[in-house]
Amino acid sequence: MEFKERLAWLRSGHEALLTKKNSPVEGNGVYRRYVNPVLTGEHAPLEWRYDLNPGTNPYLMERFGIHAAFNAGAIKWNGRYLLVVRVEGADRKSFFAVAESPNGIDNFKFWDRPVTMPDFGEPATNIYDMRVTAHEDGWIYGVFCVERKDPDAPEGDLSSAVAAAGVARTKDFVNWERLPDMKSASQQRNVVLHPEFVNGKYALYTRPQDGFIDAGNGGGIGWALVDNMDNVDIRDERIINLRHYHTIKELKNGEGPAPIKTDRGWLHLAHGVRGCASGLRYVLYLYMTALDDPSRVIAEPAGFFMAPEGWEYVGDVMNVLFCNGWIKDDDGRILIYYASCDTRMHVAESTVDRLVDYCLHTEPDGFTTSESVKCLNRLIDKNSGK
Ligand code: M1P
Repeated sequence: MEFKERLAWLRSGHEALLTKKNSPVEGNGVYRRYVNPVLTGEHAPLEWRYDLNPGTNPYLMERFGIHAAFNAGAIKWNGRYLLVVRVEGADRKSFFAVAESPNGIDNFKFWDRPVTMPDFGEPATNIYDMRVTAHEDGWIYGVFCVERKDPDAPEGDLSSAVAAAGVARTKDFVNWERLPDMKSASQQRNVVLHPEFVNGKYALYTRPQDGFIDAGNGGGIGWALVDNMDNVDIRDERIINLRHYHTIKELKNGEGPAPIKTDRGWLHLAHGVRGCASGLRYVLYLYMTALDDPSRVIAEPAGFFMAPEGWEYVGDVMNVLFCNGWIKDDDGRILIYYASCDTRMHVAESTVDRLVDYCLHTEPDGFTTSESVKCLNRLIDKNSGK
């Protein structure tokens, strides 16, 4: 194809992708998935990927490969549905970019430029997985993973890294004030800011980990109170949602987006990881904590809430669902933005009432086969009128 013809072909394909209508699929009553992914690497503007000047790019070749859009923070802001997406280039570096939709389920479009996140200290090799929290102090915070090469890695080890929690705040999603990375006794990923003050302090969900990948002795999702966000020093950290033997979260777990406040308690979404013959398996689960103490778990259904289905299994990192963004609408609708296989973003829809009902009326894990069978028999008895 000649330059002009090829450009027209690229533009019409891109426009068709961005304006494709999404439709729901009926499911298990707890939530319903939407058919199409809401964002992929291909949604990135052509201006980010191609040099559109025939003089300098006569073959109209891609000059900056972008292959994934995933693990997005989410917020409803001035009536618009925003995702702060982890976009990954062919060079394996992630950056943040904001995409916006008028309805939250389709027509997501990236803003003209990616986020230019100021550095703190030694520039990070990679930043990713932002949790967006509209805090009652008036700021919108982004807490994200900051990855740097492990300074203690032996010579020749070119993959060991150190993870820390980075912090930035904004009022418009364009200008970000970078605050110091959090200090902590261990490495941290999946740190999330609670939206309200607790006992006059900022409250954090943490995920202490021994190594970059391994949670090791880090027992699960932690809880820490800090005086301010300008210089976070996590000192007293206590595990509130434990990993457990032979469950979906036996290897590690991590808080997803900031919890949603309901009349019955705080609604939490998290991911759980277990190891199996095909590698790590990432699934999503829900739990609730008390309104008067967001660190006290009051309900946790057994097993996963969502796991990869169909082509969601396939991608850069197989067998992974990950979620760090959801939006509660004024009418009680909840939009769950989840990523599959570190590759693309999807949306599922539910309501506050349904998710609370799921949490409060689904039996917790009994941790043995016989408890699972008892649980099943209780349901069968109920259905047979016993
Ligand atoms: O590849 C799966 C996920 O692995 C890490 O998550 P966690 O530390 O919770 O295991 C992160 O790199 C995450 O971005 C990624 O989706």
